[in-house]
Amino acid sequence: MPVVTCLERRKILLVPLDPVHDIGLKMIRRGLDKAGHKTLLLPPDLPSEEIISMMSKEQPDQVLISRTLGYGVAELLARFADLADAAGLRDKMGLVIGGMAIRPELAAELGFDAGFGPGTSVEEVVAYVEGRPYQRDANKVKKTKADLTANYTYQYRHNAIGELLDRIADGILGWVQGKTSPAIQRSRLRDNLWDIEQWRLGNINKDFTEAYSALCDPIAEAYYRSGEVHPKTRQLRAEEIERLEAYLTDTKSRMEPAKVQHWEEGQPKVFIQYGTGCPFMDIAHIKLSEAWGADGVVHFDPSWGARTEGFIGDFLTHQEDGSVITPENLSWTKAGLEEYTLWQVRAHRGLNTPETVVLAGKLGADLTKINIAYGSLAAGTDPARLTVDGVESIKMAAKYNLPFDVVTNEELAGVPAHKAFAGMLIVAALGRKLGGRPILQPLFCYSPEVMISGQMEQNYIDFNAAKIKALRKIMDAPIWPGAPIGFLTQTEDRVQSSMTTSLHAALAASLRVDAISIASSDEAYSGGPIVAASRLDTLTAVKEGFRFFGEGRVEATSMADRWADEMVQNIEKVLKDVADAPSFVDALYNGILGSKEEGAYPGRGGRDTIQVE
Ligand code: B12
Repeated sequence: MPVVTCLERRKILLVPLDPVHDIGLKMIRRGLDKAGHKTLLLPPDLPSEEIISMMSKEQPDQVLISRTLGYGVAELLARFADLADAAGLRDKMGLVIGGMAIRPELAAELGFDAGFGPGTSVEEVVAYVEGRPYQRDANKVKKTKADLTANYTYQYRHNAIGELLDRIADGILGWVQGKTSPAIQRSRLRDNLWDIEQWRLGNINKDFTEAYSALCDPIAEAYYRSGEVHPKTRQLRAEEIERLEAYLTDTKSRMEPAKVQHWEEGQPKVFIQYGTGCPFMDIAHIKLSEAWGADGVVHFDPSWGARTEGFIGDFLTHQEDGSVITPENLSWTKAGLEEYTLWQVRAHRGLNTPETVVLAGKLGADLTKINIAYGSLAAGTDPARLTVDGVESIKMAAKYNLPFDVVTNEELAGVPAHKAFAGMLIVAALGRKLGGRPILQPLFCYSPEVMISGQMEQNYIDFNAAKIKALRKIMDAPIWPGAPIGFLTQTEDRVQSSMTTSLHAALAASLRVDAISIASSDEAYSGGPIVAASRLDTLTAVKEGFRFFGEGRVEATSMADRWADEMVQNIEKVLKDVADAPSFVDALYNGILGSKEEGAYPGRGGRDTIQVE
């Protein structure tokens, strides 16, 4: 705050025109005193006449009147203004009102020089008194795009597990040698022949289209043959696109970066997931989330997208959860993002996994998502096919410089955390070998495993903390709990839902993880689409949680350490079994990384489609 010279020093009378409320004025007085002005603060509850006579006597440069109680405000202030006029003071000094009951419009209506509502900062008032324009920019949040993987070496911290992981990863790389799939061929075509600049100019490469459509399911093939879009989708109309453009221009011009974290370094980064089905609505949700401080957004595709061989094109909407992956949809989403927002396009689970990575890379995504174990045990893809495709996906992620998280959603199907973690670590080990940058994604959830075995009967802290502690004992890698945090602890009640999200976020922050994904407060409501207000509920709740705990921490009990040690031992046992199995694929089929009894069913999508290279 600048200190004024004696020539610039102002005399300010501070008046609480209120029975009691004067805290705001006391704060303002402190700011004015610090800046070198002369201040005089009257006590609350004085009659207006007495205040007017103080004004005559003191002849201040400015009178700052504060009003908090919302009753009879206009009448009270109008009478005060009349008395000031009658006393001949109106032109001799500045007369300003502010406080919880004030709005600038009221001040203008009643003839005061200015009016400041709730949330006005002390700096703003000091700037006003000094006749300076208030530079909001000086306090503006400055955001830059974070690199979640920057500080990690990917060294193993647990040698025996490290050796097992390397052995298994080598085994996988040997197993996929000489094998290919339609997804890999499409992905390589997309990589080699699909020139994004030419595509933006509307130039279609016929060689690409012909070769590509021959590798697609009939539904996707029909698009390239006759322009027919997937039956569940429709193209956005010209007037909708016009409105989207206008919406984006307007919203971007008003966007001010906001921050959810209370501390300087801004960890963990907070991601929201979008996938309303409609790209326009997605973009609106993204803009809202950015305005409320989200650091990153995750593109969710529809579940049928994972079961169809090949992508179609066009700017498409549909009425199911998840937004269709097409170059146009991704491109519009990218155009909507602020430059500091991290953008993840998830690939992880279906028949288009490697090509999703290529599209994500070409269209400027920052992150992707790959997990062979989850995709083949709980998301319907054949283990052999996804192993071949997964290795290619990791190579593409490395080529396009996309870190990828390895989500462990099979835990939601009932697979115990240690088995899901063994699968995740194998994929991370592959990533490490292939020059990729994996991010570990343990669930912060109330999983079927703990529902049945009771580890969360006492609290929601220990078992989640144990997961982070266990992973840190094994590998020096970034950790991004998700997805979203608090899964299965949220209910249809928006307050309850926001609350559990916020508490899980505070726990994640206490454990110093790198990022979190949060749900919207209607996460557990399946009676309709996600509404924007619910997104803001959880962003606001997380911000308040972060504000509440600050650098303080949520502390786990000693159970967390005990469970972390058990988890590490169990992970090692599972990895030994995988290493001793005829192959990783065989281990997936035979339940070593999650059995049918535990809720893991090897998928059938893409079975028998592996070809010899
Ligand atoms: C603290 C407080 C009190 C304290 C006041 C202590 C004091 N010396 O000020 C006490 C406990 C005494 C109190 C009592 C009452 N309170 Co009270 N109180 C609050 C409370 C919790 C916080 C207000 C506050 O200080 N905020 C912090 C300051 C810093 O914010 P601020 O005033 O907005 O000031 C900022 C800006 O507005 C601006 N600013 C302020 N003034 C000015 C002036 C100018 C010129 C400018 C430029 C800027 C500016 O700068 C400040 C810095 O950012 C609010 C509820 C809440 N959570 O907000 C209720 C609240 C204001 N109180 C309320 C009520 C009703 C009362 C009582 C009437 C309750 C009762 N029936 O007994 C009594 C008053 C009794 C009486 N004698 O009449 C209501 C008002 C509702 C309404 N519709 O008007 C509120 C909103 C709570 C509620 N929802 O019921 N209260």
